[in-house]
Amino acid sequence: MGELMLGKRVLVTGVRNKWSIAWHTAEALHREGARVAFSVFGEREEAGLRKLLTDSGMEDAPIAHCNATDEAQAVALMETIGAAFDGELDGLVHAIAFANRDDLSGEYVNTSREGFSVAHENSVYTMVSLARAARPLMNKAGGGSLVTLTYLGAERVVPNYNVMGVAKAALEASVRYLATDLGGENIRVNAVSAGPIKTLSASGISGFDGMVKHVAERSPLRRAVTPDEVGDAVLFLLSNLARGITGETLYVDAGYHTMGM
Ligand code: NAD
Ligand code: IMJ
Repeated sequence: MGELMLGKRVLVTGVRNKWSIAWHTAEALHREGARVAFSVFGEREEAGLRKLLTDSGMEDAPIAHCNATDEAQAVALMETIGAAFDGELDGLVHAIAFANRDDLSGEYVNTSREGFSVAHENSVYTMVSLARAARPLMNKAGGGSLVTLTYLGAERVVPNYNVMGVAKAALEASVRYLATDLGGENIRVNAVSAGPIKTLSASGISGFDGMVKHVAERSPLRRAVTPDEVGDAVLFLLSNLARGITGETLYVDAGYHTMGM
């Protein structure tokens, strides 16, 4: 157990199961002494999370429900979190993405107007809305740190990533604009760009295993990245060690993005 996050209160969104990047982040935060609260999408996630928490010594952690595309739910979430944390919040992890499955195969040119909107509502605007709702709590805490998760498909064409790539590009740009808006209040906003990891959000994606193998073979570290390595990088950005960093995208991908071929 470390002390990097001692006294810090952090809200973690996006835990679905033990493979979730958000779960590995929460474990890292707990290890470093943070008080962690959770926001999950629905009942199904809550039951699973309760069990994970019990097995990891975090049984007292508050769990709230929030479909983050609903503005009222995002605002209500921060009221619940404020009540749990004396009206203050030091960190927020945004680990939320969703596109219609139909839009994650075939040609991007065929993305429907509706599918484009679903991907952006869930994967981009949720970050904007949660940042706005968290702002007063972070302000009261004297500052804060928001971290979201992104992927290389924002900048390069990755087969089948399609509309999610376009949404992640908007998410990365949002990080820079949010960082500028909130920087005067000592609130930092950053993204971690993770290499491919086998989570539920990666299951059923055609050719995914082949992609992980391809990346592992070509990365400078010659292996895939693990979810606990991503969690540790998110922890770093949430911690005081990263106090001079904002508006940044930090790659945690075994170095894959640096390669020319
Ligand atoms: P995951 O399926 O475990 O997590 C995705 C989460 O998003 C789920 O908990 C789901 O409930 C939540 N979610 C979706 N829509 C929501 C909404 N409207 N309101 C609230 N919650 C909602 O998968 P993961 O891989 O851990 O994904 C977490 C983040 O990491 C995502 O942003 C994803 O794009 C990103 N990422 C994943 C990889 C990878 O290879 N797995 C790589 C880079 C980035
Ligand atoms: C997802 C689709 C296609 C290629 C992909 C991915 N690659 C990677 C992912 C190469 C690494 C995982 N990723 C980075 C994501 O952001 C996934 C987002 C996602 C996944 C699903 C699957 C189930 C569903 N909707 C989804 N929406 C977003 O119905």
